[in-house]
Amino acid sequence: MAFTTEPGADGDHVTYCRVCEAFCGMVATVEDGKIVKVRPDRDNPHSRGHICVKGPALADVTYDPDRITRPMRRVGGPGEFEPVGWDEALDDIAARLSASVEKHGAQSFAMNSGNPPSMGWPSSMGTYLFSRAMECTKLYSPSSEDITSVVLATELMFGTHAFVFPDLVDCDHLLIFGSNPFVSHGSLIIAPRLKEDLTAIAERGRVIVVDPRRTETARKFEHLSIMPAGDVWLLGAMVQTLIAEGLHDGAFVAAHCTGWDELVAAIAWLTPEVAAPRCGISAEEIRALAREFVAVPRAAAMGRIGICRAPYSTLTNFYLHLLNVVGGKFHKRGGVGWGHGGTASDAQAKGPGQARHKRHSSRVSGQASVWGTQASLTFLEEMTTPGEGQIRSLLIVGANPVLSMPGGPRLPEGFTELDLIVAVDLYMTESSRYADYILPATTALEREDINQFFMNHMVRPFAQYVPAVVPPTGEARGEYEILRDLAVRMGRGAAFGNLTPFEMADAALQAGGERPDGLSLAKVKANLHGVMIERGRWAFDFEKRIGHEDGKIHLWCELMSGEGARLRAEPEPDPEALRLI
Ligand SMILES: Nc1nc2c(c(=O)[nH]1)N[C@H]1C(S)=C(S)[C@@H](COP(=O)(O)OP(=O)(O)OC[C@H]3O[C@@H](n4cnc5c(=O)[nH]c(N)nc54)[C@H](O)[C@@H]3O)O[C@H]1N2
Ligand SMILES: Nc1nc2c(c(=O)[nH]1)N[C@H]1C(S)=C(S)[C@@H](COP(=O)(O)OP(=O)(O)OC[C@H]3O[C@@H](n4cnc5c(=O)[nH]c(N)nc54)[C@H](O)[C@@H]3O)O[C@H]1N2
Ligand code: SF4
Ligand SMILES: [Mo]
Repeated sequence: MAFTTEPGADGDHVTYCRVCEAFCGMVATVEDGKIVKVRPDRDNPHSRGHICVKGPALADVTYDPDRITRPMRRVGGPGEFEPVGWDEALDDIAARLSASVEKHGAQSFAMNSGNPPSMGWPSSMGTYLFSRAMECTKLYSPSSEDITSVVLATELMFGTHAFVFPDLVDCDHLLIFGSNPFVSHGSLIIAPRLKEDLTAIAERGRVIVVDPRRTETARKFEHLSIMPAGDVWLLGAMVQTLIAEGLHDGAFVAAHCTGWDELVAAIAWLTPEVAAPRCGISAEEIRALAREFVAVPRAAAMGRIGICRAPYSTLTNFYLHLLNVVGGKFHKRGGVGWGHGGTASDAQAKGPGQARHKRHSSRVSGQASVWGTQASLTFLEEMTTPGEGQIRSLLIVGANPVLSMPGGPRLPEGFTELDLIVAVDLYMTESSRYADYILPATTALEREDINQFFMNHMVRPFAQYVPAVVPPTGEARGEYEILRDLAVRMGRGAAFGNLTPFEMADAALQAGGERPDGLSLAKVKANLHGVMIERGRWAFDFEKRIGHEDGKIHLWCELMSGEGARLRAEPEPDPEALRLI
């Protein structure tokens, strides 16, 4: 079948969905310059014809009459806008933002970026480079509702922010804590045909879903019902069992880890008998879960959102890592470890080490930032508490914090005090209606892209470049272009450098010593449906990925020690208490 790569040309265009991390391949049919149909791309070697209802809906969003397709300036109360030209809008924003930062300092400018732009390469680079141009340290994102506890636990144990995930291809025994991939299609693990992968694992062995709710995924496999927020107890007691019964991988621990003695001492109290009433799973069942996990050579434990929102979520994720590492499942076939994507040289995958989580604490409540982003709970206090560093100007890129953040409905109390709010969005939303300007972004189908950021947590690494299917609707522009032009107008364009995002992607694809199959943007472009990166999941030296200076995996640390002590002092739970999930 012939495909066209000319944006807007009539015919079939190869593209991929950018709504969730699965990045399913799609084919969009254009007639008279408009997308009339979107279907799965059966020639995409990664998703092999999988899509869900949200992929084709990107076309409906593109042509939604409610979409904002011209820059809008607020002329009255919230939600009262009128159209304005791009030059006039960008000039006025540049002047007002410069004046506000000049008067109140770099710390007075905040950014809030959301999920949709983070799924694209130029869109996420635009946000990142603009934050650098502004020397912005007040970055808000969905992280603190989503991945912060995973990031911090990974940083503390491995000294890196590169995520670890299970080897679904060869796993025979998978424990899933707090994720419902039959509906979500997975997160921090990319496998568009995750359902099939899980079904295959269950056929070879077992898939055990630990969830308070009998979810769509749990119904298909073995369901272990847990009390909400009980995971920290269950996982801790599983690790304790491994150690107490001598089931741990002593050779791996001796060769690659530090902190063993401290861990042994710190976790001895957390017996299955202590944990049972707090997680609703009997002591015998906890012991059996731990024993069965280590007994299967190719076993892995993974977790997601359901263990990231309860109290002790960092400790929970740390215990989850411990279960895999101490249980002898780390960087082993069928186990858990880092990915082997298209761009990860060892140096790139390395993190900055353990100190980072304290870098930018809220000046009001002292809450620490993780991975460079602030806790959402500090957003309002940073806007409304006077003093040096009070937020006075705000850029929102593809986020709707009034709906998505904890305490979101109160955020407008802060918004109305600011000098300037600019939103880059497709819509006037509960949040962008408070902006002084709404700048219209392109939809995914209106921009070229490459799945650069995400190759590292793909179960089967895959690279794809796609041109835009159609040119932007109305006057919409890409986030990268909007933010670069704004930075240039403010005399801060240098941060964007001389390379386009795609030249940067090319350099990253070509760099790195561990790549016998030699990738480049040209090679990726030559494969319209994308290219599998055939390299073998474990074909690299994992020790080089560890970010701690001593090159070791840290099994225990001061921060977790404090959390462990706090957990130990928790009062007996009230069996009558209502708990939310
Ligand atoms: N359709 C759809 N898909 C999406 C999204 C969407 O909005 N809609 N959003 C995407 C995004 S941004 C993300 S981050 C991912 C999230 O993807 P997942 O992490 O798979 O999230 P959920 O599907 O919410 O599943 C979380 C599960 O945790 C369970 N749970 C709640 N509390 C606890 C607890 O204390 N312990 C345990 N063990 N389980 C608990 C819930 O019952 C739920 O089944 O989904 C992505 N996919
Ligand atoms: N109650 C509750 N709150 C939650 C969660 C939950 O399960 N329950 N989940 C949390 C999680 S995991 C996450 S990731 C966050 C997500 O939180 P957000 O990222 O804030 O929310 P989204 O709805 O994904 O998208 C935000 C905005 O992006 C706009 N948009 C869509 N496409 C584009 C685009 O291509 N470009 C631009 N510039 N804008 C676009 C939409 O109009 C929308 O207003 O929510 C978190 N909050
Ligand atoms: S599973 Fe995710 S990437 Fe695939 S079509 Fe649905 S929303 Fe898009
Ligand atoms: Mo998320």
